[in-house]
Amino acid sequence: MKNVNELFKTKYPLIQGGMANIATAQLAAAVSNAGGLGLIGAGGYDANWVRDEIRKCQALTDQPFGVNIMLMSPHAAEIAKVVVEEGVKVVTTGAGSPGIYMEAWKKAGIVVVPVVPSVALAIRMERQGADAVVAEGTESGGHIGESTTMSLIPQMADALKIPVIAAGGIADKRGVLAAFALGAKGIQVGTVLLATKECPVHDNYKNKVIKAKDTDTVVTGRGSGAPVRVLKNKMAVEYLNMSLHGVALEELEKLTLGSLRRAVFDGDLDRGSFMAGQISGLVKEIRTVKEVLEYLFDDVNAYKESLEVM
Ligand code: TUI
Repeated sequence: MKNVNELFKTKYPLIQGGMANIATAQLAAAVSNAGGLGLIGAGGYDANWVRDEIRKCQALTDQPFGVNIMLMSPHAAEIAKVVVEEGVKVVTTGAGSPGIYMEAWKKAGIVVVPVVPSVALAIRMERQGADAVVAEGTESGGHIGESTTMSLIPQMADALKIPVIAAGGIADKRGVLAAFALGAKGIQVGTVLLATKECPVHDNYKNKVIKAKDTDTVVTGRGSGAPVRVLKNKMAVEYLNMSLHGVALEELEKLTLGSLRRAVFDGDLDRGSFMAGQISGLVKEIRTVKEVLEYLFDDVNAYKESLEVM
């Protein structure tokens, strides 16, 4: 099996989450320059934005980076072409199955890494030619599946030949080592990168992550088929109350329309969707991306040796 650093040509076996409206060229380049695999998050944007952002990222780093395509996006098919035209090296996908694009991407030599929340989907992705998968536990922020990282990773590692990259609940060396102990060959992180200098979200977003406790996330949209984990606020609580009282999906959707942008760009504490993972409670300060990657990986083997199991 190919080592994840060889697959991505990175120093650290780390992928940045493809956070929609957040993962710009600025964040992706910072992660790639620090030794991980930065991603431009295409979610929420059209193909022209993605093309421009790829070119910006090429100007900001000589290191490899990728693009995450949110497959529920109406622009997904066009973006799938743009990544080929622009010579993108790695594509990760979320919120769906990238099967129809796989052949074109593989022909272009793109390393394809679907983000999946279940073993069944992962097996399908491997059969279709994926080079690795990100196994995303329900601890993650944003659109999630049901299984926890703890149970998902070993089951996926046993079921697949390609490398499994763990996501959901990782924000320090303990999380990194746990992921590897469970059979992962790499990690993907999002939440811990929200609280970085280079992350282009409103300061209110960063501070909300830093102030969060372990129990401060909730999952909205369970009834809609697209559950989304966010930091608790007025809108999220209202949403949950309304769905508890049987309010129609269309009404609920009106409430959340544009809410991610309200969080990211306006820092609207009451009416924004502050997507973030359960590990927010562990994130206590704003650092540079480089500091975060060093914090996660430097001396990780010495740390492992210091653990006493019995
Ligand atoms: O995609 C994510 N996380 C996301 S996408 C996003 S933007 C958004 N905003 C509002 C509503 C929905 C999306 C915010 N966070 N993570 C990867 C992920 N993929 N999680 C779950 C899945 C997934 C779900 C179903 C992958 C495949 C899948 O397949 C269904 C099928 O059979 O096609």
